[in-house]
This record gives sequence, structure tokens and C-alpha cells, in this order.
Amino acid sequence: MNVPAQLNRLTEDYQASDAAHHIHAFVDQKALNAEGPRVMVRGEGLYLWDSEGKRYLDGMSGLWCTQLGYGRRDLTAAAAAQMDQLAYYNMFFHTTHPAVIELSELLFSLLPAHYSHVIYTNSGSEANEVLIRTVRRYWQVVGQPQKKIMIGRWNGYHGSTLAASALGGMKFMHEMGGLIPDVAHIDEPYWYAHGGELTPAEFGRRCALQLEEKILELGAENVAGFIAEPFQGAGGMIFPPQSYWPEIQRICRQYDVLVCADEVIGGFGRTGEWFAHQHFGFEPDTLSIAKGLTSGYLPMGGLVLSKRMADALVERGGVFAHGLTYSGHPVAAAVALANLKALRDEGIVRQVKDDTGPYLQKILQEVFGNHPMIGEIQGTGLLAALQFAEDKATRKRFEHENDLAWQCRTFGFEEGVIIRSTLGRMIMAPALVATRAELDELVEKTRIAVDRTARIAGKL
Ligand code: PXG
Repeated sequence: MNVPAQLNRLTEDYQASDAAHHIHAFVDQKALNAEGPRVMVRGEGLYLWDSEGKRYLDGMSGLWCTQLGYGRRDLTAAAAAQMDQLAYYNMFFHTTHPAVIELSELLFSLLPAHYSHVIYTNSGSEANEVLIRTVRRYWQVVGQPQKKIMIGRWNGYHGSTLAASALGGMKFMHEMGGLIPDVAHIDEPYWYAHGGELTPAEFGRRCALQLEEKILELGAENVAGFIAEPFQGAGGMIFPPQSYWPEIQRICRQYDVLVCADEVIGGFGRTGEWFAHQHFGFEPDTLSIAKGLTSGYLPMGGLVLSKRMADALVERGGVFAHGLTYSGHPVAAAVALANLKALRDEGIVRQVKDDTGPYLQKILQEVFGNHPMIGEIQGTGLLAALQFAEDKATRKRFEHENDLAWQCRTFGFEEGVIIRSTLGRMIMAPALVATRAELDELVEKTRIAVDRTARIAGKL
């Protein structure tokens, strides 16, 4: 069988061809070509191997997505069986198929009862593209067509396509031509960086009240929805203060603005709850999902709708003018079904909540609680961020925190662990099947990388 990773070509050979053909994500391509990317060839459990035979503990579950880890034969078997049975069909032409139906039955058995419908996509970005049109359509159907504006947050991330990047608040993405009309932004609830003299609770309320101010500025009659990640992922794994979400929920209800939770990272057990909004205790109208839905084995995302929205769209909406060739793709659906069954039947989400999640948080506190480089540890479940601080007492951050974090990530690779850096934060989000021993290894290798960084920064 011609499996590309088993061809054993030389690393330099792969790198030269890669440089000749690819524009990679979020890097200076010329610099990457000079350095040469690592070539990953195999994965098993939490571990990856590159073309030089070096092994890495993947502390980021790929890109926050491989909930079950690599090499799960039940998922590959589900894909193969579905390919043999019905490799492709669609949900156009008045048709449907068993794989997508069984997936949805299981998905809604895991979700709170007030959600009823889903529109499948291939990715999280697409889920948020669909979100904008669906939310606007909903307001048209219920007689308020002028409600069109979506409010997002600075430093939020909702994907890389045009509308998704506009909803997000990464200015450098907007500058690359990523803006659309009828989108506004409010500040992020990042207390460590922006809280000043306020307590976290005061700051959380202050950030939420910005939403009210923005709604009043734009006119509540024009605002369709507020989109946010329950906790920011790509922006730095930032938890809002506890006062934030209840206040946001109150404001959205008061002004009849839909709460759109982007669960692309938070969904499917990451926090120890099935969905992150359950951890933070609020009730969104829509959920954008992707990543952990299939454990990343195949691309699949979706937009989950509350029963209230779905009832309006189905009963009064007429033709819903939207459709993707691969919505509800049978093979992706079969893999998602096997993945959700495993997460449920092997008690993996429960294990994150009751055992491995608290264990990771405990050992992080033990190792980094008094570390001279670390000002704050945030996290829950199998999710954590370490905030670099130059002066812990005043929450002063390093001037070149981004460079330090990048360096720390490189040290991690050298030590055989993959952790993510964003501004001055080091992030980990290992596969949900991680054992205590694997979490020990993750934290120990991260400690070595952080210590090496602290030496450069003059903190050790
Ligand atoms: N919403 C959220 C909250 C995300 O984190 C998307 C939407 C877009 O999903 P797709 O499937 O279109 O990529 C994301 C994606 C990182 C990183 O390094 C995060 C994402 C993607 C790539 C890298 O943190 N999140």
C-alpha cells in the first residue's frame, strides 16, 4: 500500500518539496523555508514521531482537537466501514443517510435539552460563516430583519475565512483584508493584562457592561448576536472572571441579542464538562462546534441551534438558502459517531472531570505555583495556561514576552514536548485520554522548558 509516511524519504527531501509548494499557517514562509519544518510521520496515543525518529509528547492534542489521541483503531475502522458502505452522499436532493442521523441522535443526547437542530460543516470557520447567515435569517423570519450586527471581541478567534476572521478580533488578520460590514468588537476579559487596579470580579463586570454600552450605541434593534468563546483559546487560553458570563447573559436577554458560543475548542470534554458553556454556567442560543467532534480524524464542524431558533426557521422560514457539498459527510459522520461513543462509553469526559483534570491542575500548582517566571496559572480539566510575569507583585509583563514564549516553545520541542505559546502565555491542552503518568511527563518537560526560558530572562 502506498502510504506517504511509509515511503521513508529523507527529511531534507520532504522539506525542499514542502518549501516549493506550500504557504503555511501564520508564519513567515521565507523564514520557515530557511529553517525547514519538522516532518511528522506517525502518531500513537499522546505521542508523535518525526521523520528523524524523534518522539514528542503532544501537549496540544494537535490543534486542540485529538480528544482520543492518535491511532485509535475504532475510528479508523468506522471510517473504512462507512467508505465501503457509502463513501459519499449528501443532504441536497431531498436525501439523507443513516450515518448523519445516528450522529445527530447521539450529539443531542449529550447536549442540554433546549438544543434541537444542527447544520453540519467541514470546519469551525465554516460553522461561524453559517452562523452569521443563520442568525440574520432567524431575525428576518421573526420580523426583525434590521437586526444584522454581530458583536465579537478583540483578541477573540473564530476562524480564518473572511467572515470568521471579521468576527474574531485579531487585528493583524483584519489588516490582511479580513473585515466585513455589520460587525463590531468589545474588549476581551483578560484580567491579568488589562485589569489594572480592579479586582477580577469588578473587571469581569466592567467588560460585560461594555457589551451593553456597545448595544446601546448601535441600537438594540440592529444587533443580532454576540459571539464569544466561553474561554479564549487561540488568543491565549484566557478564562474570563466568574462575574463575566452571568452579566453577559443578562444583557443579551435584556436587549434580545442572541448569545453565540464558539465551542470549537471548548466542546467535547475539554473542561471536564461536555461543553465549556456548562462549565461557565450560561445558556447560549447557538454553539459552533468542530475539532473534538471527530477527534480531528476527519474534518467536520457544525452550528447547533436552540429549539426556539430552529422552530422559527423550520415552521416559518420557508426555503433555507444554504448548503455545502460535504455537510454531514457520511465518513466524517461515522467517525464522529464512533468518537462520541468512545468519549461517552469509556467514561473519558467523566475521567477528565473527576480524575485527570484535577490531577493536572494540582501538579501545575505544585510545580509552577511559586515559580519565579510564572505570574498566574489558569485552567480546568485538561486545559491550562501559564502566564509569564517579569514582576509577579505588580503583574508586570516582559516587554518581549512573545519572543520568550516562542523560545520556550522551541525548548519544549527540543525536550520532546509540544506546548503552545501566545504572547506571554504557555498553553497545554493534551488529549483527553492522557493518563496521570503522561500528565507528569507533560508537566516535567514543560518545567524544563520554562526553566531554560527563565535563565534567558534572568529569572533563574
Ligand atoms: N473557533 C474557534 C474558537 C477556534 O479556536 C475556529 C473557530 C476555526 O476552526 P477551523 O476548523 O476552521 O480551524 C477555531 C480554530 C491555535 C489554533 O494554535 C487554534 C485554532 C486553529 C488553529 C490553531 O490555537 N482554532
